[in-house]
Amino acid sequence: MARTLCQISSELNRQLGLLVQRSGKVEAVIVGTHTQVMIPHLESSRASGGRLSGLRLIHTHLAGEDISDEDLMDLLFLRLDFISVLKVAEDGLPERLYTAHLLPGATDGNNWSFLNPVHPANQTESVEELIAAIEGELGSRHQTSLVDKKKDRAILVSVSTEKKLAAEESLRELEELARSADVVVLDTVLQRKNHVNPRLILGKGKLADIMIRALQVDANLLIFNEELNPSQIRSITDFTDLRVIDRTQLILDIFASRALSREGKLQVEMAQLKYMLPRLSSRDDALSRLTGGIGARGPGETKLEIDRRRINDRLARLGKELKKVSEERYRRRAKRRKKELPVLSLVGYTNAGKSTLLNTLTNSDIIAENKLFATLDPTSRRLRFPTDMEVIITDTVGFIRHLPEELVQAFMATLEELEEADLLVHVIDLSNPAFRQQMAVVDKILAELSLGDIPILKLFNKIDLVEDPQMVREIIGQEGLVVSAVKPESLTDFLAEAEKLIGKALETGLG
Ligand SMILES: Nc1nc2c(ncn2[C@@H]2O[C@H](COP(=O)(O)OP(=O)(O)OP(=O)(O)O)[C@@H](O)[C@H]2O)c(=O)[nH]1
Ligand SMILES: [Mg+2]
Repeated sequence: MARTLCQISSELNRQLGLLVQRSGKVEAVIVGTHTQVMIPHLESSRASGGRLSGLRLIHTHLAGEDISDEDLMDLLFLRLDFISVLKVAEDGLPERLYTAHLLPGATDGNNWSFLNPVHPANQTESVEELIAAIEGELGSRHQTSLVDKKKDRAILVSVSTEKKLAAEESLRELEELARSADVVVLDTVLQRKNHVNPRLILGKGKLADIMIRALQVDANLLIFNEELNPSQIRSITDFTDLRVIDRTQLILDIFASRALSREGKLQVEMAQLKYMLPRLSSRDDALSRLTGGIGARGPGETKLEIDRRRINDRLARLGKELKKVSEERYRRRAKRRKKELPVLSLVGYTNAGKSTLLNTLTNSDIIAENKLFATLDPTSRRLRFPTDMEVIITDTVGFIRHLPEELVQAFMATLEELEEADLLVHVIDLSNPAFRQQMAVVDKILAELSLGDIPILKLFNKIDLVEDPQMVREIIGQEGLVVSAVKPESLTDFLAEAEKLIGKALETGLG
């Protein structure tokens, strides 16, 4: 075969390539130019995650050149079993066979290894055994359990121009988001840069490192912390053969899986479509990857096929439905207002403990868990203060930095309810090292919602998780109240203070 390949290649004066399966069956014959072969799209290798593609490429080189950098990139990004170069001698006979394969355990940046060049007739090594050894080594490095195999397994990537600490903190939050979306996080990559590569975000070399890492840990998904534009997603996907999403889409996916109420579902679908619209392209394969999201929680498959116009129609209809639903809610609210109960609204960063606090105060049982965006749908309960004053206490969706614009718009109606509040209680998670930044994010969003006139009480929560509570109390005590939402006895001062503030608000309201 080597002799025939060389002979034809030399007669055509073009490179010839064979893609060969492990069984020895030839999957494709490629006729190239004098200097290169173009490998066709390998459908079969898609989504194979932590395994090699099961194909090796053997191609001729006519000008006496060795295995090139492009060859090695093909080896890596197509996860080929092997890449071989067959050097053609001047007389059209095979001269030598050069072979490279991936190194699963590379630690020193050498992601591949070369076999000794041989004349094709003198090959002694067993291809099957070598491949089996490489795959065995790869498999032994996979840390995911069988259960996790069914989940999405991601490498998180951040290419940040922020300062180191801020960038690390932001990546930690992305990890929390991924965990909340039920994604297994296998590795994180942080790269700080002054300038971001507009096409691939990362340099090719770094992307190659990430790719080999994905192979080693058996990842099938890359989640970028920075918002990617459609062409960036496409080029990175094409380059790495992995699914690629960004933080915004991750948040949208979490929202999609959490929305329970009709209004919540409408809002999330609206946000998803708005996110998708500018990202629609004529290339449908890119689209399906783009909108697939985590698992199959993106807008359904049939919706992916509809074009812009129909999405716009859908958006218009959603807008109408949402309006109707929010009018219903308005009527409900009006009824509540008639009873003239004052309203205390809990606001704060996601996971701060708002729902837990509402549960403790009102003996309720709404969902509170250690996941970001546990609450999407607003909940209201009655709360009786010790002095018999009765108020409505409401819990809403938590905030996060860089809240996707699409979501802000979609949730505007829900957030507008906050305008009705007589007191906003800003719940803060003291145990989170980034609580200062989180406070700033919440303040900013509150300002944007023009809620500036409503009194705010800062409630520093989770003091039970803080290392030196006494010291923290002394420092923080100046700014607000320090509590633990899981310890009812710690809430006495808060109740008294809240009552006082609401009383004052009502008085000035009346006056
Ligand atoms: N140890 C401790 N854990 C708390 C406290 N308050 C809340 N938690 C925990 O923090 C996690 C988040 O609490 P949630 O009440 O769901 O937070 P949330 O503000 O409603 O969050 P979202 O609905 O996601 O915005 C849960 O696992 C709670 O059990 C506290 O005072 N001490
Ligand atoms: Mg909650």
